[in-house]
Amino acid sequence: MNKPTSEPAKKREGNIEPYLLDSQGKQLTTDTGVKINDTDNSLRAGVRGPTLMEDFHFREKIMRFDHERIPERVVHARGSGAHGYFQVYQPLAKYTKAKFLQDPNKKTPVFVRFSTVAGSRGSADTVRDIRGFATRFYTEDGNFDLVGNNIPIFFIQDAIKFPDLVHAVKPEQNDEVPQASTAHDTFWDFVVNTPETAHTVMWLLSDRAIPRSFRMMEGFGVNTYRLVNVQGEAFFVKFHWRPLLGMHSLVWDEAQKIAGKDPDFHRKDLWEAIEDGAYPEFEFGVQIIPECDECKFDFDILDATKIWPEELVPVQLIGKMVLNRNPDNFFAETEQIAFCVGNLVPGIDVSDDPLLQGRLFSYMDTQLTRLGGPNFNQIPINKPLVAVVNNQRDGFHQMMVPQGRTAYHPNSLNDGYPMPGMDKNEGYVHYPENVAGRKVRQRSESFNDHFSQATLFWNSMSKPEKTHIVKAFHFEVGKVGDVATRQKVVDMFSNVDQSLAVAIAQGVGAKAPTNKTQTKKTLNIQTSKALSMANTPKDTVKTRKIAILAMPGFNGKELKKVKDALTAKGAKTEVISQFLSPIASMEGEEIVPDRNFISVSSVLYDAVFIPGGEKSIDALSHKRYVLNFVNEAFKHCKAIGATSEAIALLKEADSALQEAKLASDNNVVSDLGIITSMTPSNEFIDELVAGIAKHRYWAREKNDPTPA
Ligand code: HDE
Repeated sequence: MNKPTSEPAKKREGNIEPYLLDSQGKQLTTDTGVKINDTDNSLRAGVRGPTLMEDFHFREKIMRFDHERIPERVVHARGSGAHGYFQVYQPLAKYTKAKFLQDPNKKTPVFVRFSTVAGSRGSADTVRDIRGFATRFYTEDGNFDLVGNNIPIFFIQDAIKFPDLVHAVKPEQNDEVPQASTAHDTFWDFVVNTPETAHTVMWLLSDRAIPRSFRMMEGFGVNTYRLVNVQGEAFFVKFHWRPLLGMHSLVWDEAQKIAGKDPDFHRKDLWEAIEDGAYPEFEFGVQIIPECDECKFDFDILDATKIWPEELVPVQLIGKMVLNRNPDNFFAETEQIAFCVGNLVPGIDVSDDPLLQGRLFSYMDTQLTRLGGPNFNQIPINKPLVAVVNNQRDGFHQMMVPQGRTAYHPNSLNDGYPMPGMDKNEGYVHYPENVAGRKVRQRSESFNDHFSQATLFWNSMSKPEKTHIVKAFHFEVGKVGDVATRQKVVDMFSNVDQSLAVAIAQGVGAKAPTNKTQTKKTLNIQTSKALSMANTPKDTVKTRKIAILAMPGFNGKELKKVKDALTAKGAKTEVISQFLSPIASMEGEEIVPDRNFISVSSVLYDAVFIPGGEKSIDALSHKRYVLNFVNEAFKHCKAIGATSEAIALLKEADSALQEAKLASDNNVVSDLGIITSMTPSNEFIDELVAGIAKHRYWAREKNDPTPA
């Protein structure tokens, strides 16, 4: 087929050689390499006559078009990917023999695919949902796939319930509504009939489910795995990813608006950051429990609806991943990557977690349909870096051309090759776990506690986070038509917290809890700091997007000073004006605005700065859409900076905004995230930068509770 002819494939880190279509080629050809002179007119019998069957170019072109789509993923259909590399900080030989976890100088290539779960491939990025965080490590031992999420637990304990969960969460089967949303009857009907969902539902309704960016969310392997060292000792392990930019969320009202204004918000954010060289970075962490401590905890470590609280099992940060290259082609790479939970390398093994056990079957099975047969690992993005040598043959889309006569083992005709390795430490050896027991369809009693960790999560939330969870319940359950289901939600969540249940009841027209709450375990800890996003680092404005509002006559010195200072700190600024035509400053210098108001919206930015300039401010304050822009930024709790005449514009805005104290002289006033001064002094800039880094001013919600 179309091997590159004019230029060799670009050399890539880690030797992943994409199968490049010859984009440098000058003349069109068919798929069989026949040169084409006309691709705009089909072959006809006479200029006004019928098209002829013999037009092989026409038939091939249309045939290829007809078959461009492949089935989207049944879950996690909407996703975005990136290439990068992983490096371990210190050899991890104590716990594992996995080679990519030994040498700090070695860069292991990775491909990450972030995704939502429920929506179709064309759905919006910012819906309330769990995010997928799937990482493939192309290691010297073969491919290792860590197919995780941004929430550390899951709705159900046994994989056999996955089809039920997904049928309940997906659009309802009669009318295919709603798209990419859990806010409907069947999801909540499933929840109230499945108490083990309680803990994950609490996370789903928290701010974790509306991340600001893929680059600002944690990742988790969720299931319990094993690490195995050279001596054959095993350790239970949970995997974590920590974003270096900290964890940050959107506001629900904002998330919904972005879904309309820019459905590709997260996809573009990831792409642009990488193009700008602001590479997303995540530290890799492990929580380790030695085999001998398996039953030491007040939860079952094989139960995927439970976290291992960090106070009990600390996270050790063992390495870092950097995402530094965008895919060349969305379909070839991001769509065709076939993650399989069973892609393991020596030194990493599975546990008996019943969710993980089921996943080991599902992923490979699903690829057969999605990618049209058993040869999906021959697709470039799925190929390991190391040689593939075996007797597997044929099937749809075989890309290899096997040589010789033998395709069986044992053989003598090919001197016995390929044959299993002699060194047992080289190949994959399954951990020889002791297994004994009766065949039963039964859940272990140790999986029975569904509420105590949900309560731990609730108790660990900051006040604003609790308010957001209650509002999320009001939104989600408010959209449930069946009144009995709404009542059951209230009753179920009274097992998590009585005050939470009362608050839900009030919002959804249900009675205060009518059931007797179940007895819960008393946990060793009452709160866990790691669960609250309020405790995430808030010390950088790197990659934050700042809107600068200006019209002709703006104060050029103020704009330049603030813009340069923000850019120097790694933030991204965009000047927004009425039109894209050049605008002159009051000093007479022209700049070209980056955006016009009509094509953007305040929800697409992290903060706003308005420089002074009498004419500019006069024009801005007479435009409703400008005031709207500022009011929305205020309502969504974002930092707003204004200098000189621009302070007056803030007074024109929403009454809630006017509650903030504003500067009237050269002193800098910073109140509720509104930073003002008559001049853009260094002190003003420092306050503005610190204000943006804080991400959101939840205290403002007291004045103007953000509607859902
Ligand atoms: Fe998945 N999941 N899942 N899942 N999952 C799929 O595989 C499945 C679960 C996750 O970017 C499917 O290629 C079962 C937990 C991610 O390509 C499918 C169960 C976690 C992705 C499948 C689970 C995940 C998938 C659909 C047992 C977090 C996207 C398409 C209850 C640890 C990967 C595909 C990508 C995709 C099955 C539960 C994460 C059908 C049976 C828990 C990130 O095989």
